[in-house]
Amino acid sequence: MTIETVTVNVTSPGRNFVTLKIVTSDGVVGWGDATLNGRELSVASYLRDHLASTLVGRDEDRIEDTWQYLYRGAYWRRGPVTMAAIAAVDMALWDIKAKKAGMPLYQLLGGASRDAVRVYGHASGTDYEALKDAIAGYRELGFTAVRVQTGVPGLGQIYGVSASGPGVRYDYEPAKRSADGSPAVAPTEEVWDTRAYLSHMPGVFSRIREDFGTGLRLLHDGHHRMTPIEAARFAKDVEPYDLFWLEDCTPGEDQAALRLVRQHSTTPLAIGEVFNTVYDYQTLITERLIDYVRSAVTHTGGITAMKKLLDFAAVYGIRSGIHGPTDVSPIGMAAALHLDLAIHNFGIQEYMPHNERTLEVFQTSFTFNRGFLHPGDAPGLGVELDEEEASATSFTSAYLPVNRLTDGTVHDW
Ligand code: CS2
Ligand code: MG
Repeated sequence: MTIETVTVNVTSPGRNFVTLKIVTSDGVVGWGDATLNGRELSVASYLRDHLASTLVGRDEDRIEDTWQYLYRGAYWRRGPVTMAAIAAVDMALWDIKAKKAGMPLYQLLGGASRDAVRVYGHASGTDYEALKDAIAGYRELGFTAVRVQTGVPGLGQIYGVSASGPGVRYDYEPAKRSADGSPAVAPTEEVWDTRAYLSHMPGVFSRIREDFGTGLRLLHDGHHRMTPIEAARFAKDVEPYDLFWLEDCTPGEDQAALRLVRQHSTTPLAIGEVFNTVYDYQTLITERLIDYVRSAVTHTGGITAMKKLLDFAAVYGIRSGIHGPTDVSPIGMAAALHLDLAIHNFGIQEYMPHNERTLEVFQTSFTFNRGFLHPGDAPGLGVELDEEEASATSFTSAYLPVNRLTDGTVHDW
């Protein structure tokens, strides 16, 4: 059997998604997620204009060879666009292989190492009371781990804080269309003040521990915006509050910077959602400068590459913390869940539930139960794209914000 057709679907049920469809000569359909928030059309073009014709006629079972063909054969390798395109092909081929085998993908990855996949939700609030309300809501849903993000006095809208009110909110979407919902032509801009943030956050964690005790696992996302010494100070200041992890405390491409953070704190560190190959992690992993690998399957070359990356991390006692925002499609989420269930060095899975409109477009079989997800036992990845529903919406450009310091200097968002 061979690959017969390769097509790209771009849909926008509230936010943009790019999906690859591969159909074999026997009519078996495989799906892959190729969504790169704010740069979706670049990946769609890479797939349509540069990869599709090279895949037709290839043996769909030769997944490793196809991965190497697309990575080494491209000449221009690595980067978020290239690796998202390769990831989509890889996911689709694994979907096909598992469907042909009549089993859920995790069975081909070594079978289940656990009964279900522990997830964390996103609790946020513009102020502490709104955050507290959100945390309480997630606990009622059975979550045992929550990421906590809150506004900083003196600053307006900042990363990770849902402005739509207290409680459990699933509607936080950082990539913005124009205010009237029409296509955006440029990013919105946010203002940031690291010193205000460093002064504010330890007190927030202290209040959370007072209100919710020590059992609830707390995660926090620094979102790339501290300098190495600021990150070291922050990690030290929050040590008494026993975080599950501090994420993206400083821009991770400066891998050696994490040595400074490690010198000052035992707060566990997670990095990698903007990484796209194992080479981005090489120092971080071999020097044990992080505790969790944050890559998304969709952005890091797919299941083939993520399994190798997580097996490499396992040698150094580092666990998975796969990225699972709403800008990874349900297909990409399902791919993560199959890996999460199978690998030994599982840490935790991020879970931002997709909106109802998205779940009309993507027919999923993964299930949530009191703080845990399971990929389900449908053959393959367990997610199918409803192409008719998908055709009802079209791409609407949206940009991730640009961040500036109070003096106007561009800063990491
Ligand atoms: C965030 C992401 O979930 C996270 O940890 O860092 O939501 C990130 O802001 C988005 O994926 C950007 O598109
Ligand atoms: Mg993050």
